[in-house]
Amino acid sequence: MLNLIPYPRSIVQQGGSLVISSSPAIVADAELEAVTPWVAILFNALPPSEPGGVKIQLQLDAALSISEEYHLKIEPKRILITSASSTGAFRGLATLRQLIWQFRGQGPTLKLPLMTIEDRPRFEWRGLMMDVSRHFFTADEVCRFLDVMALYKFNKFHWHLTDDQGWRFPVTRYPGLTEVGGVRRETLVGHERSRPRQYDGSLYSYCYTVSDIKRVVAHAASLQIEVIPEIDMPGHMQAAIAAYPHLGNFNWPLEVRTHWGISTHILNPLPATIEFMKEVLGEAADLFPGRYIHLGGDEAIKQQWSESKLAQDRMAQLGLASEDRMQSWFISEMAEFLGRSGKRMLGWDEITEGGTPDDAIVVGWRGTTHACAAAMKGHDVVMAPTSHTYFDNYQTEPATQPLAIGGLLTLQKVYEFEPRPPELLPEKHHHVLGGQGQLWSEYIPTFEHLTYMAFPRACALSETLWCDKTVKNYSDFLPRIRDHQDLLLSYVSRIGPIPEISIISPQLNEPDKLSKSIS
Ligand code: TNX
Repeated sequence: MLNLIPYPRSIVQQGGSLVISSSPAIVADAELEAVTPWVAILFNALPPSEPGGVKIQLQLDAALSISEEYHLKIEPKRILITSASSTGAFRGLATLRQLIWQFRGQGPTLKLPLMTIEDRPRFEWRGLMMDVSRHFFTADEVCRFLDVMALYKFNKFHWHLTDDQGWRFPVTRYPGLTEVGGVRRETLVGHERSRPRQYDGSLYSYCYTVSDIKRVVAHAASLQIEVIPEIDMPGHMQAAIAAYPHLGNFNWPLEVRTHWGISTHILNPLPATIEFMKEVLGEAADLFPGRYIHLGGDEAIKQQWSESKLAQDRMAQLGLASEDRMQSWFISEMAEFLGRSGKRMLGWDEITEGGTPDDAIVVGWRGTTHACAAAMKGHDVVMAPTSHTYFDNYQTEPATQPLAIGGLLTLQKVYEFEPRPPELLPEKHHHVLGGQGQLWSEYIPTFEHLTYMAFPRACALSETLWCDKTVKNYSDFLPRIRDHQDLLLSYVSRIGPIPEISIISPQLNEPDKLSKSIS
């Protein structure tokens, strides 16, 4: 059995093998040269190339229709990867990376079985989201995370850069966003629901520099991963309002939030605030070369809009019938601005309340119902339901695990995730671009902990998002993922053992009950 994750669409083994005892000579079509540095890295444990030795060839084949499609052939004297783009070639290399790892011998010689693989993804959006507000992860850590993502053929990194508990994104025009908004006086210890609340008493102060961001974006690009920054608005903005109180509704003195849960502080809808946020987004649009910017839009408590005379006057002036409509107007203003900068917006599924901007991509997190309704109306959607993709939930028996937010999301449940729910009419299936896993970091204080929560569940997700439904099979996946532990460990340190699924007691298989009991 070949130990590949996500498992390719088609593998034909021929019998016999290719023996590699020195670095293969690299022959690449000019269009694919961007990926050749990675080819060299794959074989850097081997002695230098020898004349007449094995060669590895990257060949362009424009007839392959999908940019991520690739064919990989292991022949007696040659490895051939064909693709229509460097993205496809790179996905083929990820497969080769796993094969090299599986067939590593004792000495430097590699012996790969002869085979032909033909492979392409089921979904074009295969993402992971990292929250760096609640807890911060350095640019180096993000790059290491991207390396593992690339190994499992993820192609979207959704970077949740701002929230109530910390603003991490550098904005030249408004340095206070990071200087004040990036500093939290102290941090909650224990669970949000424990009383009395206890704090650690130490300053938590982090932000990225422009060069950090550029480094991450460049590294992601070299791994054929697109970075999607999220600037969450109009709620989840307490850190920004703490830095610039005129963005809020009442000019109350405010600090960066020191515990979790949802803040009631929301941006005011006045023209100066709209302008401010457009300037912030303008800087994000300049720094991030990708096609998308995520505007958040989730969990915006609108009570302050109801209570503030200025907000109510603005609502009347704009002729908006409700606070929901005002949020939708707010988001549309931003979407239009982004459109002018050549970007397309995404938002959490609350952006469907009060009217969704036409071209917006809806990220469904409250189950799949809201996203399905949006898809029925013709919007593109990405599925990110709490039930199957929230990696901040426990992965096994909570008593055996570090503190988490609650819930239970086992490896198997992630594996069973189906981004196209049965209620979605087949003619709307193309609107489901794919799905993504979420790493909300309230209860994830370190990078080691982050990778522990992310893997192996993200590997299960990778198979769900890449493989054709007919290829997916959990009992076949289990032995493969057990073996992959070594490979994962070579990328990120101290990933805990894969939690033994069998120890879960029967009542824990009812996540609804569980979240209540540990809430
Ligand atoms: C909901 S999902 C949030 C986040 C929290 C997360 C915790 C979403 C769009 N908002 O602010 O971190 O739950 O699981």
